[in-house]
Amino acid sequence: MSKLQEVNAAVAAGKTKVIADLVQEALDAGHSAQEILDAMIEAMDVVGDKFSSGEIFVPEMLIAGKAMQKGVEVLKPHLAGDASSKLGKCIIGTVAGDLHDIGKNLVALMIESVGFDMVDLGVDVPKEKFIEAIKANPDVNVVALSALLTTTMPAMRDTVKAIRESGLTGFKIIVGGAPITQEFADEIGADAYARDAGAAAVKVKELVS
Ligand code: B1M
Repeated sequence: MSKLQEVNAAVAAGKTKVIADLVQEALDAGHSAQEILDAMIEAMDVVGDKFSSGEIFVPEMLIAGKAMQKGVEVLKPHLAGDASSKLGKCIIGTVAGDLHDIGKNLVALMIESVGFDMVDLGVDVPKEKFIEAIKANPDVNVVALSALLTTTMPAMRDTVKAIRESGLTGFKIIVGGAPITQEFADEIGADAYARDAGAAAVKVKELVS
């Protein structure tokens, strides 16, 4: 089994005790941080499919998520770039009702790495909290919303609507997450959509330039 396959299998099986060492070994073996991240994301897709088919349940999905988070910790210094100049400030959060934060954390890391100060509101963030954060950070350039569930897409829509109706201006809104599409982003009036963390960092830079 290659190191990447070992990392993949360890995440899928929720091996939280060995994953950090395996990720380090994969790095030492010359695999790039992106390759290792992709192997972990692939494992999470398999976990998701097994959950959908009733082969595994929430506890297994949770433990796989924990393993992925531990693996990402080791990758962080290798994924984050070395931004030489500050481009602005970004507020990020997972919308109300949604507890998924692995992807949101990766997006935050990549946006930070291209030169943004990050205000991370965490998960299950009500629209009012986004608005409070925008008021508390009048220098904010970008507000980033993540949603992983089809059932929380309406909360994303409501959040964008509430922010627009608040009359607050001077920043752009970017949205993303597995069920989100460019069409949905356009429909709810977001300024931008990104498919993954790397694309989000590129888009956010474009939004402020
Ligand atoms: Co949940 N879950 N989960 N889950 N979970 C999914 C999302 C699911 C697809 C699994 C499945 O059934 N196949 C499914 C959603 C189905 C749907 O809505 N269509 C699902 C479900 C149903 C649920 C529960 C409802 C299960 C239940 O209780 N019956 C429940 C909901 C809880 C809640 O939120 N209220 C639930 C719970 C959980 C855990 C807590 C156990 C755990 C989360 C742990 C955590 O996040 N700390 C969990 C996990 C781990 C998953 C899967 C397996 C993995 C998610 C993940 O971290 N992926 C997931 C299946 C899957 O994704 N294949 C699943 C890796 C991560 C790097 O990718 O998050 O997609 P992702 O982020 C990507 C992109 O989406 C994008 O960039 C990221 C990095 O490249 N992106 C953005 C994300 N945010 C962005 C923002 C942007 C731009 C890009 O701009 C601002």
